[in-house]
Amino acid sequence: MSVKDVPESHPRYLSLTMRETIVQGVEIGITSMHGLIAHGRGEAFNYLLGEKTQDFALQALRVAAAKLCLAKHPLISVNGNAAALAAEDLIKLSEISGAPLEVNIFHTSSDREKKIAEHLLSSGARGVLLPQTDCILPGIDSNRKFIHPEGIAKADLVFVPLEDGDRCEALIKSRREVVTVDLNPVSRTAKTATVTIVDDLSRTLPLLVDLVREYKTQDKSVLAELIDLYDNEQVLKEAREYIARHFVNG
Ligand code: PTJ
Repeated sequence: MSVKDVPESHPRYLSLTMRETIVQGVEIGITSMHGLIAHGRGEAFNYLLGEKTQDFALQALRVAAAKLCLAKHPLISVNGNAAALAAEDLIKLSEISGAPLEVNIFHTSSDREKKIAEHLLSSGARGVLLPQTDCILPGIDSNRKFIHPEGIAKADLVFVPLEDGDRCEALIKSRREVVTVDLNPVSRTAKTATVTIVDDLSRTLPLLVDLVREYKTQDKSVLAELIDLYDNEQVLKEAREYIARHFVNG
């Protein structure tokens, strides 16, 4: 079965298409096998979120866009799942925000890092940074410690969807801000990040691109005010409450 074999009339068409896309990611060598498990976990939360962008995600999206516009050195970190699900939208976000794309993966494989970079380039990216073994993010032991001197090393804000908790903590400890997209509002990343968009990555990215486009011409003081009013803990609470209600009421 491939993406084009999923019948459009199927009630779970979008979900099945995404499954096929992530399986294809494994087949072409950009997504790890573990990525399938992570995707399954995401699917369960997506289901409980009504498979829609909810208000708490929109609140976080607006602040994420404002932060991307105000950051001096924003950076987009790409792993194997993000590359498979959303390469074109990540490239659009990079172009509109001026944030470089940097490959950074948890499950060590220099072959996969190169393939992710090639996939982004063949999808239209003008450049992609790869991790360098002589440039290290302190406070982290996994492969994710290797970063690029002109990318994460220089960044004041890192957009990193489907993150693992360790690196999110290390980025925050290094005084960088983190914007994440995570369907699980109780994950360590969701709780540690500066801004957590509790939504599906492929659903949320087009909205983020549009918001960045709109905010680019917005007065900086208006964006700063939007950021000041934001409370990530409150947003996570609203997401948890939504999931609990949906679970209890069906
Ligand atoms: O390519 P690599 O080696 O960097 O590996 C990438 C994965 C995602 C496998 C790796 O980072 C990992 O193991 O992540 P975790 O710790 O399983 O966390 C993934 C989080 O993303 C979980 O909380 C999932 O609920 C969430 N998630 C999964 N799919 C999506 C998602 N969030 C948003 N959109 C999705 N499509």
